[in-house]
Amino acid sequence: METSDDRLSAGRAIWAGVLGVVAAVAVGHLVAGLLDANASPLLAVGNTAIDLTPAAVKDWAIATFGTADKAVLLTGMAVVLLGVAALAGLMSRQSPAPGTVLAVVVGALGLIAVMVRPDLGQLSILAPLASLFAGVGVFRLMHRLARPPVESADRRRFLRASAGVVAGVGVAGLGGQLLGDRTDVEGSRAAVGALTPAQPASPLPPSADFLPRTPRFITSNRDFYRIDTALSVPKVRAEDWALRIHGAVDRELTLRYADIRQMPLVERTVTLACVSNEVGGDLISTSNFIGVPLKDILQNAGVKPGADQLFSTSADGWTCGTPVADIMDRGLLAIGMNGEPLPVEHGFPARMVVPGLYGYVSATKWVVDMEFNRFADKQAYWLNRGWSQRGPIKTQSRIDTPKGAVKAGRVTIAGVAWAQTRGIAKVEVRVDGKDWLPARLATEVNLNTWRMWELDVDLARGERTVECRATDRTGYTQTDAIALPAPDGATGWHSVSLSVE
Ligand SMILES: Nc1nc2c(c(=O)[nH]1)N[C@H]1C(S)=C(S)[C@@H](COP(=O)(O)O)O[C@H]1N2
Ligand SMILES: [Mo]
Repeated sequence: METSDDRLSAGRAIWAGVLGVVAAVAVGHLVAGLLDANASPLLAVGNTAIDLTPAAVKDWAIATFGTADKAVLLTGMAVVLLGVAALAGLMSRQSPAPGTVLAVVVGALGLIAVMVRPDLGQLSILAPLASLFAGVGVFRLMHRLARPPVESADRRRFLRASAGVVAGVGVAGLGGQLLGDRTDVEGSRAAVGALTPAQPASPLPPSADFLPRTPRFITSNRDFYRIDTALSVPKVRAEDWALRIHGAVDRELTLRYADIRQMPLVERTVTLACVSNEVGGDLISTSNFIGVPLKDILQNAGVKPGADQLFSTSADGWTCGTPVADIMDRGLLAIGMNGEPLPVEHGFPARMVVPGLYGYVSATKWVVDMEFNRFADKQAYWLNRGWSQRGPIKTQSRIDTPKGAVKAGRVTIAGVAWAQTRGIAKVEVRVDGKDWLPARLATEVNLNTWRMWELDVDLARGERTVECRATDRTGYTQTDAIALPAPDGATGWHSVSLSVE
């Protein structure tokens, strides 16, 4: 029977809990490094949390934190874990049993998260298992050594063990990181070299943008917006990549990177847009994509007439459903962006690009599998999460400059408008709800890209509201009805308030 004199000090109890947790995370990371970086229990729990998060919360996170949303999630998870560790320690000042139970519960969460990941093999459960044993083992060891010291030898032993665990955690964490990074995807990408299309895009007219008032017409690869659900970017080397085409086809096909590179490459200037983009938002960019028309690839497979969905899957298990008609009309299997192989975060070695459809229904990055079926048969990733099955890009426009404060007098209002596949016919601007005035349009590059516009207006002192609206080439003028991004894209006129001094 333990006496109350046996109780650990609160500080030592918390310390034992924290060391247990960091040991668990580090050992899990190390074993995952050997198997698959995404088997790291922390990443797996994070990825599963992302998959389970309601669409509205995800939207909010993207809107609030932008591309830092993942760092915010990982930081939040670390804080929660450390809190649980401290709690486990405090509950265990008498006996290590309560903390052990809590550790097993948290460990089981890691195990489940790894088991339900669609992109991880069966061996991957070794990582959370190792994590669980390391966590419980270190916690119980530290707990035993943390008994109130009677002699200074006990204290020294406790300190030595702490230092040993901390050092071990450092080595395991770093080792896991290095092992996880050993797939030399950047090396593979560099080996591909520059991509020269047999059929280049038409040269860009200098009058395609109104710099510096509008964004540059072609977005640099570095500035191109990025949206995906993966906590760590899938690392697929070109030489390891294969694309399986199956389902409702006459002949199943498996294509390797070299097969694609040997086909005549085309280059297409396309503006990609995210369905999560709010009115006035910046989840839209334009690039010269290089690749092979999917129609040419699929000719050899022979898509059966009954199939209406191309259900594609990425290396990380994300899925996407695209209408076959759009794929055959203008779908591209892209391997390059602006002359270079795709950047890793934009889908290296290969991705889909289908002008006119929001990314979530068309733009699978790290694509490895294409199955032809019916929309009724199989639902893609975002569909069970409140987004619609079809996602044609809506006619939209945005004011880019000026923002905030301006001097009274002649002011140039400028921005972008887009209606991929239909093209922009007109953009209008109005101040304080007065008459709509037609803006000057920049040279049209093609129907699948954005179009820049600008207009000089006279602004008097005071608070002014400037709005814009676009009309596409079908004659449709964008609606003023405000809709949120979910389920199929935001609508409403972009409006900015200017303080005119
Ligand atoms: N594998 C994978 N592909 C994906 C996604 C994803 O989460 N995973 N997101 C899609 C969404 S919602 C968009 S808007 C585009 C964005 O492509 P980008 O990151 O290259 O801009 O990629 C699409 N392809
Ligand atoms: Mo998106």
